[in-house]
Amino acid sequence: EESMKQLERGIQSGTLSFHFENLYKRKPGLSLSCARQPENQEKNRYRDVLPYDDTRVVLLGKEDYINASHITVNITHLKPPPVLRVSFSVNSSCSSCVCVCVCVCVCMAPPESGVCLRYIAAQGPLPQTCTHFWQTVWEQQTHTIIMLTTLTERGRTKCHQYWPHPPEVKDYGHLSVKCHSEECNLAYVTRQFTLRHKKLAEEFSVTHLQYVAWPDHGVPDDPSDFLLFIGSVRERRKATEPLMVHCSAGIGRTGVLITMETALGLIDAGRPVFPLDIVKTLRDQRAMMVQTTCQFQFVCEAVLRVYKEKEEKSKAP
Ligand code: PTR
Ligand code: PTR
Repeated sequence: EESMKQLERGIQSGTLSFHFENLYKRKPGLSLSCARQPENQEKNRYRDVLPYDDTRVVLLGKEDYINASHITVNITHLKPPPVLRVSFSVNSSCSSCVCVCVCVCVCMAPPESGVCLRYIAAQGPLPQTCTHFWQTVWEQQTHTIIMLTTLTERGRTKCHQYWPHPPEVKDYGHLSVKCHSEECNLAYVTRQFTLRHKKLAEEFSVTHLQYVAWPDHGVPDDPSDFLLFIGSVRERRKATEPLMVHCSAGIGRTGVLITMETALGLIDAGRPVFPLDIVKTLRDQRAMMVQTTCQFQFVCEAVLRVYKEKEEKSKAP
């Protein structure tokens, strides 16, 4: 398939990483004013990782701020406009050849319909934001929380423990959370919670999947484990509701997971995958998504691997 070859070439030549490094971290022109309000300062874990006003999750009530962003990716129309690429090799005998790309873009506005994957990308809760976190889960009706960090890494706190140990119940504002079970396998922990609104006397169940083999700024220890983990995430996905995804800052590891799940959705839909376009779509909704070049390369290689496995399978008698 053409897009697979293009991906393979892009990885090998380093052009994909080159373009990744040149992609904007934050979409120009989008404001961050709510996140910067003095009363919201202490609700941000990192001063430099803030949600855009346009896509931030707005809580019901007077105190409406949480460091979390709505992310929507349309896997039916996540297709770049047609691009005509003309390359001139300056020195074809040189292994690190210099290419001059002239891109002529014909922009076509994508239609609004199609299959969408929805997420809420959030920072790891702080002690003072656990209530807001659970309020988000309740108000956005997210039945699955994906956590991609451990509570501490190299002696530093990365996330506050925002849930009780089984079989305890803990109150977070109007909500109470009961932890029924905790099961570990090699790479991740699965927990079952019941979230209950004390005033409304309504409840719903939430599944918590915590991936534990992935330090910040880095990549997962094992791509096979990570792909299996994404497989179990995809099995739990309900068509229209968003998945809650967080790490420590909610950009690096969260960006990798969302890029990868989107890529798998595109592959299943028989559509081409351009990882850089996915990252751009994400950064238009939350700044800095997919933080390091290593993380981007990891995604590209994992996508290529899935493509190849799929090809092998289709060749098998
Ligand atoms: N912000 C810099 C970076 O992204 O690399 C520096 C940095 C590196 C900041 C590591 C924090 C880091 O992690 P820790 O909080 O564990 O020191
Ligand atoms: N100021 C911190 C830094 O740049 O290191 C913020 C930060 C922390 C950014 C962690 C990304 C981090 O990784 P993740 O989004 O995967 O938790």
